[in-house]
Amino acid sequence: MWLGGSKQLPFLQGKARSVLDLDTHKFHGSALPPLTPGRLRLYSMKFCPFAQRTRLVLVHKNIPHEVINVNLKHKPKWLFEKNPKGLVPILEQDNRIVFESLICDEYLEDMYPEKPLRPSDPYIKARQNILEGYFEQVLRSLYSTMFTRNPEKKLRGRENLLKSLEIYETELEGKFYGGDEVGMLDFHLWPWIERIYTISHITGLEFSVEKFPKMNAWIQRMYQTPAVKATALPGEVHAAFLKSLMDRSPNYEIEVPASRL
Ligand SMILES: N[C@@H](CCC(=O)N[C@@H](CS)C(=O)NCC(=O)O)C(=O)O
Repeated sequence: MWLGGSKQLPFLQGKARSVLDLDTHKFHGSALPPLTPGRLRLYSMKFCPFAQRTRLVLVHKNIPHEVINVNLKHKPKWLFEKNPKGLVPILEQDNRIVFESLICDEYLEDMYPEKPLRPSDPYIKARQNILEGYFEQVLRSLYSTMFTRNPEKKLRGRENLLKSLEIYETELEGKFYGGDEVGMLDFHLWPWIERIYTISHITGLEFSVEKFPKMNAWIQRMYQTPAVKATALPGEVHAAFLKSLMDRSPNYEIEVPASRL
């Protein structure tokens, strides 16, 4: 089912949803929508994998919130008042502002301890933090293979991407990176893995079931979790957005299936 412009759909009854999820992206010159005292707000962009990390946590913990989508090519001035770097995600509630996806998620974990996403065992937690930090490597090679026009750099980026993903294949021991239940590390890796088949198509990366059997099974399990069900987008939407991004002309208003907003 595709959205087609309607703004009043019945699925908005869901607790973690807000009418503003459906809004188009605020751009340069748009007024800042007034804050409601006590209400948590997420500044986001519909296709942003970093913001998806925070949306996954918000949905998992069923935290009531509203979403303001922002056009990141023509940013409203007020975005820089929230985050001097002008990046999303940003969380705002009354006079508190938090940004950077990992910090936003940690903040939510501390503020809303129900349905914990971090393991209590210090060693498991430390091992997860290592894998989380190493993901920077995956992102660096991923962005370099996708956005360079230099064929050699593209190839090197793809090889590095494959190598760095192999670590996540080896390290996946249980059902999830978090153990038997979905956890923070799963949510921090997921947005890029959700796009991996699209990325493979674009870059020629061989993310096959034969090469990555455990991760491919994990992907199927992740799709069964409520947070992924609520935030995942179909491959064709990712493909359309990534193509627009690679053409240096990001299209923030690509139609999104209504059930996934
Ligand atoms: N390190 C940041 C990265 C966030 C980020 O790069 N977000 C992108 C959107 S996916 C953004 O805001 N881009 C705007 C820009 O680069 O000016 C985080 O983890 O939150």
